[in-house]
Amino acid sequence: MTIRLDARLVPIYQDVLHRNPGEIEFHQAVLEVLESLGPVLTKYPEFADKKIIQRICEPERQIIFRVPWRDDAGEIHINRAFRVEFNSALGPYKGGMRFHPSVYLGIVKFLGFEQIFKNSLTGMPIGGGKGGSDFDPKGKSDDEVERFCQSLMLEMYRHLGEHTDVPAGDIGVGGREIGYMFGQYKRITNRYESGVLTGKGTDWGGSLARKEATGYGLIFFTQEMLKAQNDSLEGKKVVISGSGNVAIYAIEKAQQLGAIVIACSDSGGFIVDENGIDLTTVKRLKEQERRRIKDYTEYHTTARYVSDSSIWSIPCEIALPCATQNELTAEDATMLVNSGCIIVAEGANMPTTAEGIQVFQQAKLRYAPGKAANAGGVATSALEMQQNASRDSWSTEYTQSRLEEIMVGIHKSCFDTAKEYGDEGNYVLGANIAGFIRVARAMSAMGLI
Ligand code: NDP
Ligand code: 2IT
Repeated sequence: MTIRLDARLVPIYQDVLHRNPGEIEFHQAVLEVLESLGPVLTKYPEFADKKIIQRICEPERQIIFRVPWRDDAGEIHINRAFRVEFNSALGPYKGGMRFHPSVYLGIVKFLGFEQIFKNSLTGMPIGGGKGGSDFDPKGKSDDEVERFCQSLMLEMYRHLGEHTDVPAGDIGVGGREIGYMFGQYKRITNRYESGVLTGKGTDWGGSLARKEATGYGLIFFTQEMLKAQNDSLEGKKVVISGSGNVAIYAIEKAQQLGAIVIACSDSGGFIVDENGIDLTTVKRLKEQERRRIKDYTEYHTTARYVSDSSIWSIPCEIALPCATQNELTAEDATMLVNSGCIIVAEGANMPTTAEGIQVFQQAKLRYAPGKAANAGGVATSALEMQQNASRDSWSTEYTQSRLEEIMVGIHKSCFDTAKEYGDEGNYVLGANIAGFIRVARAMSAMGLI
């Protein structure tokens, strides 16, 4: 892979490699941003003088702690959990918690780092943070998940607060886990502090449309990308990886807007249904019964299940990776380009490898990185905080219209910024520069902190 780094940024990147050994996903996320920042340093030399980039690359605070819990059989387990409070120049640290066996510091830091720029792009008053644990919720009973969440919060609560750090969901963390964590926070602190977590139940402080927001927002962003090319979603063939929270609501909105979603997946494999995915079945399997996507074929005999090849081998016009990091390789990107794909927009965080991104960019396919395209989730979390602060709750229609407005705004700022810096259609450049400048200005104004 060719590294395209401005000479002034090479020592900064080398320092990141040296100071954070083995954290390969964090290195990848930093390099992707640094590759865009050369022209920014030329335009704003004060950012270099104030070492803004070096400061952004170092989290403000990193918390690592033990989470002991007991399973249903009485056996003790010990997990490790993290909260990385990356940057609070624009507001309280904000970002999800991920429960997955692959979680380690490098994953949490890549996510926290990207979250800084994503949150900045939303225009909302939120800083960047992320957390998680190597706990695997798969196969655990509700009671076990409850005990784990309570044990985790017994340490994490002291670092949180509606004005300090506000977690939410991510992989493996949805409404159930947020409920257990909120209950434990409330009990320990003796405070009904609604704004300390987002993604809450809509009966007790959660925002309507938050559950749908990341997936819906992704489709609103995709729609803007198409509009910029005088095109629309109507009749487009779409492939969406994953079948979790983001994928499900991306499928829902894409279908509402006339697209035909023909494939989705989980970590076991993918299903192809040329008639269009039946979302009711997917929701039942995944949201209610916590089953595998393979079981879809029990209900739709014309669909097929594939577990020995990549979902990106299925020809489509629009590809929306919504599962996990580095799930779309250069080989996958080449297959998509060759099969006539015109747009890739990321619902997941960093799902395309660095080599994959280069394939897309060389082919001039329109490619939108997650920090722009999936920002609807955290933006709606900020709307949830706003409702909590005013002890109000908005209608679905109003909340969704705010979400759409925010996604249109993010698209515009990425598109306009890329154009301003001489590379129209380069959403990576636009997102990184627009996201960075807002944070850098705030840091610059606040002095050396
Ligand atoms: P969920 O846990 O609801 O779903 C995750 C989906 O991705 C599942 O289908 C899961 O399959 C699949 N998946 C997870 N890990 C892997 C893996 N290592 N290999 C293959 N497939 C995998 O999570 P979300 O839908 O919330 O998150 C999906 C992505 O979207 C993540 O990258 C997340 O960071 C990002 N995101 C989420 C937001 C949100 O609001 N929830 C906001 C912005 C981004 P299986 O069940 O088999 O593990
Ligand atoms: O990656 C993300 O933006 C999220 N998981 C959502 C974060 C949030 O605070 O809503």
